[in-house]
Amino acid sequence: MKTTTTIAMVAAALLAVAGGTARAAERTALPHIIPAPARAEFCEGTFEFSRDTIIIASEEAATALAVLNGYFGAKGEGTACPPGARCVSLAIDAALAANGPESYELSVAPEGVELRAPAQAGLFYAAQTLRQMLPAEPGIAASVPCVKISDAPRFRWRGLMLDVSRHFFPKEFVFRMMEAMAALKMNTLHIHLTDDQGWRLEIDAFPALTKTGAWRGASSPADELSMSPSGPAHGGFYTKQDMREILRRAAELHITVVPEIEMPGHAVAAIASVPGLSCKGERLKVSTRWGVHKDVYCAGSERVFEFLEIVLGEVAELFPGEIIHVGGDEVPKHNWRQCPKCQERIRTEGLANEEELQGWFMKRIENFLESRGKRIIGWDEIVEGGLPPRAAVMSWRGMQGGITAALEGHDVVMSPTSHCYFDYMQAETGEPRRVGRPIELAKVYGFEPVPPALAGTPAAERIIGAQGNIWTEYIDSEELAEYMTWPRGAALAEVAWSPKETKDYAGFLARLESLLPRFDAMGVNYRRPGPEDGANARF
Ligand code: TNX
Repeated sequence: MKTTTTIAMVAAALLAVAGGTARAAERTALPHIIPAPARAEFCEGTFEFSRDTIIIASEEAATALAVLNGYFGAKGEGTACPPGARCVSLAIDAALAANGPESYELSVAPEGVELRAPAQAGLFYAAQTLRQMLPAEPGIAASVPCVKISDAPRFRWRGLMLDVSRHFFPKEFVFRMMEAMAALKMNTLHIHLTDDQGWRLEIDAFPALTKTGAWRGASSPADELSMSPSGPAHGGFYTKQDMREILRRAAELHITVVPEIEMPGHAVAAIASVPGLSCKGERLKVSTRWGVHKDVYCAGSERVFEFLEIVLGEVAELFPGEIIHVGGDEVPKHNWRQCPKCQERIRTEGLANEEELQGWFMKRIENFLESRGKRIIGWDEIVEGGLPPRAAVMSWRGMQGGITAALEGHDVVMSPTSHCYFDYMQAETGEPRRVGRPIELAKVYGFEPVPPALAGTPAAERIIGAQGNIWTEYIDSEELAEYMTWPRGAALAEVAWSPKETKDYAGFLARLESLLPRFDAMGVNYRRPGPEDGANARF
């Protein structure tokens, strides 16, 4: 007998069936894959991986093949499966292009396994799906149930942001973070490289940015919500070579790295390193406390733009992705109000006030970056001063900034503090840091990136994805950073990839049980869900 079950059908059945047993039975029938694939159809039998299994793959399948390394005995030559052999074949198939470059088809049958996709990214995701069906520890013998999966992402930006300014994390940590992301089909790592408390990227033209700006003499302690700088000195930065290694690994994992160079606020580390960047011109120290700082780049000074264009020029050259994040959040306007050069700029540019001065600032930066073939994204405050024409917006103070930007035709990534702040604690009690309101696993899972105000309208198409943000004021170790990120990041991965109709928190929890041993095998730390995260959790 052939059982045919699409996940959408299962979801519909779950809605219809009130009793728990039917639900549990259906759920265990789903392949244990996160994010849930768009369609999965079961069939009879299993495919047995053994030493005799042959892998057939062209050169284009290299990144996908690397995912499966360690799971197979032999690698076949050529493109055809020898008669009578049992093969796993990976192939690019342009005929599948309609579902987009990240889509794929995976078929597991007793006679063989086929992975097909229109592009390398899709083939890589097909391999990630197959790998989730294999044992956590690489080994040659394995039995995989017969299934046909046809899958494609709901959103094209499936992101995490890592703040390496408040606490620096070495490149090896970034590799591991990206490997976990890629296993969950997340494709964007936004790396917050500059802030008041540290500048973390080598810039050839301004060595002082990392000689001075990457080091602070003390920190606000990470074990209490205190602003007094009684914690340890801290520092570190990525050389260009380090960043090239991160980018090389990212490319193998089909991850785009979006660098963030913050402006005009959150700029104290730069102001401390290079003379002449602030309104008052005084030399500051790299900040040793958290929060919003009143010293920002001077918007009236040409020196600031010369500096930023040189920095952004180097950044644009180093990072292959099209998008550069230019910050734009939390810019106190106090100094600009007092600064004769800023006031003159407001007059000569015919601006109404300091909000518009920020809009003018961001537009000038956008213009420069467009000349280097790049687009900008900024935090939602940039909506207020008038959006640069092609700018994308990252909505963090809620959904409203994103809604306004989408209605004006701008691309939007939803990342609200209500659901996406992974620096906030994960439960009311028993957590290592009491930061923010709790954002529980179920709350992240329940996130819907397309707000009701836009659902069904053309502006909904402007919501290009969702992102979890790992701010690190109170995250001072790799272990804690991973603990805060996972498994909430896995819930967000499913929000951003899987069709809305397949959402099923209880099913997600069941599938998570299979994912966590894989994280163990990868050496990735996580928070084990507690009773408070159980299937009945509602937020
Ligand atoms: C707000 S989100 C900030 C960050 C902090 C974060 C802490 C955003 C654009 N700005 O500077 O690290 O809150 O949760």
